[in-house]
Amino acid sequence: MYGNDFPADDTSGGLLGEVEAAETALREAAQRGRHGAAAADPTAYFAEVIAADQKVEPRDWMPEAYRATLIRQIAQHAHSEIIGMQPEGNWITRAPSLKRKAILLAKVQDEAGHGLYLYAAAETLGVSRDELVDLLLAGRQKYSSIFNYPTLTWADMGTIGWLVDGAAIVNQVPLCRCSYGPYARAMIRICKEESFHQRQGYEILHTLAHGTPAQREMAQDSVNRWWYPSLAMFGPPDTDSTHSAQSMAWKIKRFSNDELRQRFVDMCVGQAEVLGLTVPDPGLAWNDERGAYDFTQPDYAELMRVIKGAGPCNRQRMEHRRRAHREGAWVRAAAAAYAAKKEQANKKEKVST
Ligand code: BYC
Repeated sequence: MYGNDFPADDTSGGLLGEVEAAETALREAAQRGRHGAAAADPTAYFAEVIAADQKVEPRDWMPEAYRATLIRQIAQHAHSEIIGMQPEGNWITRAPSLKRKAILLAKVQDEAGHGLYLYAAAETLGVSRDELVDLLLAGRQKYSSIFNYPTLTWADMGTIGWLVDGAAIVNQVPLCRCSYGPYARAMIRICKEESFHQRQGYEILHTLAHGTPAQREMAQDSVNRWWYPSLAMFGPPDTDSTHSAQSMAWKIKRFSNDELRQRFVDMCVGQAEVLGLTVPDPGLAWNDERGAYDFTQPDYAELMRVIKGAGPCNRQRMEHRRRAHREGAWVRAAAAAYAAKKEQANKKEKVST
């Protein structure tokens, strides 16, 4: 049993089953044609599309605040994928075997790909990838708090897969049903790949947890360090979440931060048991009445500090990204020159035929 396969008796097909269902719903929505005949009244048309669970597409009118919210969230998501390559990239040269190295390399490359799909989805809203990257580098757009924590041991590659990718999946599977078509479609592929990421992390941890006492201790120490930062990935509690209510009304978000955090905890407890590791929360207890686990909340003051730039690795992550961007300038220039040359050649060919 690996990661998302838990619980084994889940007849709904689990989180991946939800991704499949969202993909089918996307196709069905496209086949039903556009809802309503409110072309003359774009505001009413937009409301109808949202109410009918259809997709808003780039060509459609949308409220400016809806557009701005999507740009903010998709850009933050894209930046997270790109910055998220650093903590794991740190271990590529130190992976314990060739097989582990190849898998980790593939995972980190996937994350670059996720960043690319997401920047492309954001571009359909009328911003350019260059503008978004500039905003990140200027510190004016955020990325996920989780990537400001250090990866101290090889076990962290397992825990990031299990907990960080696990939290990402729980957060992102509902985004496959987001009301904005390009974001929803990007999320389908991302979730399928994230599922593989989560399983590879789970398998690393399972191996360590069943290895020597020192390996087991390393695995437990890693889970102890990443548990609360992973819970904090879901954002502030609902009472302090500034965007949730509006984003849920627009069907960008389908569940609140606290609902998803609870879902994640409930999923992890059984998985930790299979690993033979413990969740570092003495307050964790099954609540029969709620049909869910009671748990200790993460330190939200710490989350706010990390978001504002005072986490353990914020400076290092941004410095590295800025350096990589600077050093990659010649690649961007070469790619642009090649594209211009190719366009010219295509034009010449057209004229001559
Ligand atoms: N970190 O009103 P709220 C990955 C900000 S990639 C930083 O609840 P919202 C992976 C929030 O932006 C993981 N900032 O906001 C990659 C807002 O600030 P502004 C990334 C956070 O948007 C590589 C303010 O706090 N996933 O998994 O309704 C390797 C108030 O919050 C955080 C996504 O981006 C945070 N944790 O909900 C491995 C998923 N939490 O903009 C793995 C898409 C909150 O007003 N994003 N803030 O200044 C979302 O689902 C939502 O944006 C959030 C926040 C749930 C994150």
